[in-house]
Amino acid sequence: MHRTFRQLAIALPLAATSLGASAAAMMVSDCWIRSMPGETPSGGYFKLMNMSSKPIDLDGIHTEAFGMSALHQTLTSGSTSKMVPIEKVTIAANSTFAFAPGGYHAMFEKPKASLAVGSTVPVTFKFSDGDRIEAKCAVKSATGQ
Ligand SMILES: [Cu+2]
Repeated sequence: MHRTFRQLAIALPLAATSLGASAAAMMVSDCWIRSMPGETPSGGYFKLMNMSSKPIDLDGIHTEAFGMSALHQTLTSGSTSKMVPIEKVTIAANSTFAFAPGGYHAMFEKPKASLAVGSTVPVTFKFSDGDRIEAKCAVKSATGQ
């Protein structure tokens, strides 16, 4: 009985620490950037998981690897498609939202250096709850490999 209680007392501070480290309501995963030649804008794709009980917006995106970062949506109508800039994307409570080719994506323009396939680029995601998350995005070839 006494022994159990002492183990509990030791375990509690550790639990509090790990809870603090993972307190972010949002998680970014599977981020990759399609490497394009020269000045051609590159698409960025990723998944956002909102682990909180309220909706959270992705307000913006930033990386030092490009001169311009924006959020875009590809709109398809019949055989034509076009990209439009979007201010934000709302991720519903307790749900996952995928930015994927043909839909919502990040648009990176004016690369500061050519990106090697297989390297990673740090990208900062800005959320409406004030949170900033930096994710390492994998640079892949035009075919997504
Ligand atoms: Cu775009």
